[in-house]
Amino acid sequence: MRLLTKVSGLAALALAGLMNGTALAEGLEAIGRPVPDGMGLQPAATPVAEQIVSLDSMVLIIITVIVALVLALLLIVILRYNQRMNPKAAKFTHNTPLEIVWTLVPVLVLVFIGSFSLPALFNQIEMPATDMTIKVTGNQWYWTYEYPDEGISFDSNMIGNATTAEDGVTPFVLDDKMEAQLVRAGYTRDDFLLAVDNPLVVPVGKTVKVIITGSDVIHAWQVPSFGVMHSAVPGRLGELWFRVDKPGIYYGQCTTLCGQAHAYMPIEVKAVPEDVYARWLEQAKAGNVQLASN
Ligand SMILES: [Cu+2]
Repeated sequence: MRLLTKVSGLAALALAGLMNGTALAEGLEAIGRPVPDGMGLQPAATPVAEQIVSLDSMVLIIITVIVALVLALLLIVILRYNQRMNPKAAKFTHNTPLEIVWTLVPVLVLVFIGSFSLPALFNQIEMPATDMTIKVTGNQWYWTYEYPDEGISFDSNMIGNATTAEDGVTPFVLDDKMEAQLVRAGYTRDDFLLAVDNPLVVPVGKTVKVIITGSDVIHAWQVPSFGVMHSAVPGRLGELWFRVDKPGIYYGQCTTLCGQAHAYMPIEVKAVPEDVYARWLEQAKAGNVQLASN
C-alpha cells in the first residue's frame, strides 16, 4: 500500500512536472521526521545536532553505569546487612576516606560531563559567521518565512488545515480525500500533520542565521534534526543558526502551546544543493515560492 502510494505520488509529480515546466522537483528524501517505533533522537543533520546526539549517547552510558552501581549497592545492603543476617548491630559511624570518595567521584563525573556539555551549549548560542539570514515569524497558526536579503516573504501552512484544504476536503481529517491532496502535493499519508504548502528552502553547506519573532502569542520554532529550538516572542527577536550537511526534508513542530491549532502548524525545511537553491530563489523572486516535493 505504501509502495503504491509512493508510486502514485511519483506519477502525480511527473504529471505536475509536465503541467508546470518551471516547478522544481528534487526527489528529496524525508530525513528528519518521526518514524513508527522510533526510540532515539532524529538523525542529526547539522554539526550542532551531531554534538547533541553524541552528548546524549555519552550521558546515557554514564547514567546507566551509575544506576547499575547504585542498584548493586542497594542489593548488597538489602541482602547482606539486614537484621536477620546481623542480629547484633555494628555501632561504628563515619568513614572519612569513604565520605571523601563519594563526594569527589560525583563531582568529577559532573565536571567530565560539563566539559562536553558546555562547549556544545556555547556552540549553539554563539553565532558563527553566517552566509544568509532568514526571518521566521510565528502566527496563529502558521509560519511566515522571510529572506530579507532577497526580498522574499511567504506563509507556510500545513497541508490540510482550514486555509489549504482543497474543495471537498475536510480540514484536519485524514481521509481518502486528504490523502489524495497530500499525494497531489508530492507527499504520502504518513506526511499528514507534517507537510506544508510552502516549506522553508535552504542551501546545504551554508551557515544560516535565523531570527525569530511572533506576531500574536508565543510560539517556538523547533527542528529536531537541526538541534535547534527557539521561542517566537512577540516584540522580541531571538536568533539561532544551523548548517545542514545533507540534502533532504526536515520536519519540526511549534513547541510552545499557542492555542487551538497549536498541533497544526508544523515546520518543513527543504535543504537543497546550492544550484537548486539558486534556481529556487529566481523562481521565488518571480512569485512562485513552491519547491515541488518528491
Ligand atoms: Cu504554536
